[in-house]
Amino acid sequence: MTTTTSTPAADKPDATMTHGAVTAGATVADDYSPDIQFDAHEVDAPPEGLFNYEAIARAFEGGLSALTDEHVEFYREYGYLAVNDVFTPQEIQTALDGLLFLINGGRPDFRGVQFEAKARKMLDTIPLEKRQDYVRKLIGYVEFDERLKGMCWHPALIDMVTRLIGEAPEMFANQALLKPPLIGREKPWHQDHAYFNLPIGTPIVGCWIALDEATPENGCMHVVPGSHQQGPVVHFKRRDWQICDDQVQVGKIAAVPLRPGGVLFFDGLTHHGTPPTTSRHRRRALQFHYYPASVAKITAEERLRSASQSARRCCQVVADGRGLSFWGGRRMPKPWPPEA
Ligand SMILES: O=C(O)CCC(=O)C(=O)O
Repeated sequence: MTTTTSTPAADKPDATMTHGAVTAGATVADDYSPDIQFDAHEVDAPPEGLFNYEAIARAFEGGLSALTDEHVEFYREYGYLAVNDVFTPQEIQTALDGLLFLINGGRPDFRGVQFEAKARKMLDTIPLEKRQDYVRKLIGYVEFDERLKGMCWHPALIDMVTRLIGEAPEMFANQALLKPPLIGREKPWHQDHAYFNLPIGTPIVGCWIALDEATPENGCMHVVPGSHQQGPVVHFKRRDWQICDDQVQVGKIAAVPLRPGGVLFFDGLTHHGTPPTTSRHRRRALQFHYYPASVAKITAEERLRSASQSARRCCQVVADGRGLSFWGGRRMPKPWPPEA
């Protein structure tokens, strides 16, 4: 996520985009103004082995109607639940149409397209029709496209989220996360709650919806099952706002491949991340976060105050003085994979 100078926070797009007439052979540089928005983190590869997985997480088949209370129990215990066949191919195509409409400037008042940092030097070589393959994320789009809004408030999805958090949800954040073929960077290990101004203890559900086949090669989600049970951990600004590399629980990592239309539900405290892509295949996803409608948001200051004890703990990497995100109680993780 893009960050402010002192704390991870909701992304605030500030680019101005001008969409002029498109001529044959036009490039992205011809179509966008110089203050186009880029990912703030141009980073080297992550340390070797940081995304080595011990297990492939099994996605349950048959969509949401096939889920029982046992699946909800699984989510509570392991902090994630992967389900295939949640959205139909038609629904996924409709969502992709909405996404491409926004990426291609269909709503000039939408300022939430963010390019990969690596695209910065290449804009004049990227043909307009290839623009999506250099975009890293879209931020805050649901009010700009009815098709994407329909995904966010899809009745079956909302029913499931309601089951997981135990009451009617409110949407906290909406993003589209694209891992551009060959250049898509890593998203380091983190907990989403660290970015959100919500009280510690709030049940937050992330829904990561695969629009393409998501595989370990093209950067599918990786999770540490059960890690949500350890509570909040300190995040530092290194390659992004992240859990320190030396705190990543290598040896307990599960990769979560999904088919298009599959959804990963995950707890706001679940440690997760995605490796850089080595693939020529796109990996596009929508991500929505929900929290209980009855919970009041807090301020960034309140969130950071709850972290005040944490700087002395946890991390051998020297923080740059801006890294503190939050802190809470710790409990030992449950073993993974579970015994058969
Ligand atoms: O889709 C990805 O690559 C990672 C997304 C993610 O974990 C996030 O943005 O919080």
